[in-house]
Amino acid sequence: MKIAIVTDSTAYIPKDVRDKLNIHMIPLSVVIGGETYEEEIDLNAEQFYEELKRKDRFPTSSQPPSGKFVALFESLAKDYDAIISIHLSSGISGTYQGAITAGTMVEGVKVYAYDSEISCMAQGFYAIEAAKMAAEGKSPEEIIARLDEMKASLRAYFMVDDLSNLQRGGRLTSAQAIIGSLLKVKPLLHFVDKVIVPFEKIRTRKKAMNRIAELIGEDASKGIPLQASIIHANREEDAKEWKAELEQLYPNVDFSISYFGPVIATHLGEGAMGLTWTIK
Ligand code: MYR
Repeated sequence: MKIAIVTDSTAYIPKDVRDKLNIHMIPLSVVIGGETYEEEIDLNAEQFYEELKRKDRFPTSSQPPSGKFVALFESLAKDYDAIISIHLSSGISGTYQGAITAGTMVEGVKVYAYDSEISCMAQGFYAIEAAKMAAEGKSPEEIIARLDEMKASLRAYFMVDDLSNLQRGGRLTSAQAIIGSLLKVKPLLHFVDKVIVPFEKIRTRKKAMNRIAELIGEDASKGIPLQASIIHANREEDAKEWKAELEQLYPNVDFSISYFGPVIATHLGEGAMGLTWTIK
């Protein structure tokens, strides 16, 4: 059985990795100053942060149009028997629902939409694993069971410099954002039941990073091999430094660096930083 793996742009899997593993990508878009850009195609993270400096308006994001999903699935239907389409959390975007709807409209291929309940490289871990398993000839059920197993141990914590981006985009309730900004805290955020909620209120960025390091330490000490990714919004040097520190603390964890691209950074703002990990 030939299985195609699709994910959306918010997994931020570099193009060379996608090409190597045969991962198909459907882009979400950002609108800046009235111009629409498909991220990772018309606009990469570096260009986005440059654009932000020039335009005096706040960007917005949008999910892929349904026609784009249908066109992608129809073209894959020519070569594959099944598609596993892995998307950012259904609690923050309609993209997953878009994949389900498109799947019902395309004939000749079975579409399994998978709600990552998260985004960024955490979602990327799922897409990469699914692609490796598809190449080994595993069935859709085996792949989905493995993704569920990874989901059970997946953790992701992140912090933002300014909560107002999340509040403006409606991805954090006003009450929580107001409390956060009033207290001038750097709340650690995470996902519960597919949506973003504060995890702990911490006053400084450094303390928040130390707290995340402590949290991964609890899992690393269990002796289960872990993969982890530091995710940053235009803070590459800080990410490299943090990676070196974390690698020293937890030599048994496989750390990488990834990024918050245009769509996610529209909601988190420049300077956001996070860490995600799951079993290898
Ligand atoms: C859309 O317009 O459909 C996309 C909306 C994206 C909302 C993003 C909210 C922030 C997500 C943070 C993910 C952190 C993962 C570690």
